[in-house]
Amino acid sequence: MKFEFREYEPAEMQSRAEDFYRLINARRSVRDFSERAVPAEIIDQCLLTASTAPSGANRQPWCFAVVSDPAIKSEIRQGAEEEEREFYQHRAPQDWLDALAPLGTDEHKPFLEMAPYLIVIFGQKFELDADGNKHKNYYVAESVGIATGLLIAALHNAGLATLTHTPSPMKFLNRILDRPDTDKPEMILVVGYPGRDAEVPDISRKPLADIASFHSAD
Ligand code: IYR
Repeated sequence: MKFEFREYEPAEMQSRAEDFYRLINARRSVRDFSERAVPAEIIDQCLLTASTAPSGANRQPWCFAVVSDPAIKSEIRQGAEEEEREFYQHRAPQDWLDALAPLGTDEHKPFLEMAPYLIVIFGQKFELDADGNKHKNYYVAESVGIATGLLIAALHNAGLATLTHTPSPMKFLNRILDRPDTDKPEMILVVGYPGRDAEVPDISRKPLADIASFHSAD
């Protein structure tokens, strides 16, 4: 089918690029969430955006488990805090704990119950066809990463705060959410409004010269 490509004048390209940067640059990971409700339709719409991500052989190897039930959120919090206690008290090497110190994180994860939505993102190594045969998916981690990036951008654009949370290991999520073993939990995206006095760490982003190298002929 014909691709409907939209082209802009260079000046408009530049201003669109700048506008989008300003929008996305204002996103911050938030760890203090309000209990305020979020309309379900906004989550659905942002999931549709995520689902437009490119994926290996267009297999779309992802499943987004959207959790708003307080009882399930509480189970997820218990499972995550159990793993996180192990992480902070035993598993994490000192250099990792040092790297996390400026973020002020610890094993307590009240946001898993406070935020109105948890979106648990699973990557699917295999797809089952109608006859129950397994077909391998490709570039699953890459595909899910791109879809997650689009989801975070869509939620931010809609006026919602997010936190990418990765308790490790995350197998407990398969049990709680009744997902097959072939689904690998990649992360929990915590979604909602920030708490009234939410604070974020004073971090900076690397300058262009530190994140890109340019290989032009001139
Ligand atoms: N999963 C732990 C630890 C943690 C790890 C990284 I890398 C972070 O950027 C932030 C936290 C936690 O959520 O506390």
